[in-house]
Amino acid sequence: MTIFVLTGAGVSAESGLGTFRDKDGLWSRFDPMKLATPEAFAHSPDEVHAFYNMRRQNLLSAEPNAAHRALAHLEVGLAERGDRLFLCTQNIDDLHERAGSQRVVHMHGELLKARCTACGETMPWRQDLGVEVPCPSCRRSGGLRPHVVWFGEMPLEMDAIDDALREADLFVAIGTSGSVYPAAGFVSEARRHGIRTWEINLEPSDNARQFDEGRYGPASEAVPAWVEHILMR
Ligand code: BJW
Repeated sequence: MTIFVLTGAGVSAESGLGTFRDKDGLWSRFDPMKLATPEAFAHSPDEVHAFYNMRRQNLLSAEPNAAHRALAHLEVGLAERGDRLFLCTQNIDDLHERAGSQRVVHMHGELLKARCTACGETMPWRQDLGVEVPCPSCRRSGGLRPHVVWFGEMPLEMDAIDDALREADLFVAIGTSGSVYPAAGFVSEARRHGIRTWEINLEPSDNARQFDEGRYGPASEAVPAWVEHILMR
């Protein structure tokens, strides 16, 4: 059996990293069109760098929570009985990895990496970024950007994601509003393949009707309870 888990900002909310579209979410304070598009970066790179520098600093002081740890435990538990977890996250944080998950697909990129638009190199990055910072690989300045996927850009690893969705027996969306495509379309794709679908969220999301089952509550409680249920079967 393969379980496809898609996580969103809600899984990291209790680690102190903001969600996007909740009442006090990031997009209520910051305009995504001015900070999370390639056009914004071309027009105002200093503002975009400042936004991601702030979030990188927050991430470096955050810790994984019980939901991240439960998903790492699920990966091991499934492997022990010959089953498999495909963990796909929209989050750019590294909290799944720090909780012990071995294989994580970051479809919207990773905040602790930088990419050089001049030479194409991607590299680990923990410091602040700025237009004056030279690329360690090609030495040119001005080309480094956060290795994240902005609106209008192609999400990463879509071929592997499509294959995993086709092969999965269960699709579970955790802590995502289901408002950003293509991730928001995974549930209907799973249904088209005849795969059972679950949602775990603080409250029913806008597309809750598309899921066969839902479990509602904070991820730090609802995810460990669901993992226990799966590993007991
Ligand atoms: C809790 C909780 C707790 C709270 N416990 N739960 C139709 C088809 C295809 C594309 C489009 C389309 N229509 C429009 C598009 C274009 C666009 C798009 O979707 N726009 C919409 C806004 C309409 N999509 C794109 O541009 C994407 N690229 C693309 O489509 O390329 C073409 C393509 C098409 C088809 C196949 C392949 C390619 C790129 C999207 C990039 C998104 N980037 C961001 C920023 C990344 C960097 C960064 O972090 O700054 O990604 S935007 C932001 O939203 C971020 C997130 O990953 C993403 C999703 O947000 P998420 O995780 O769902 O967070 P929230 O805040 O929305 O929800 C939180 C949830 O948690 C809520 O439900 C709460 O209830 C819950 N929660 N606390 C449990 N304690």
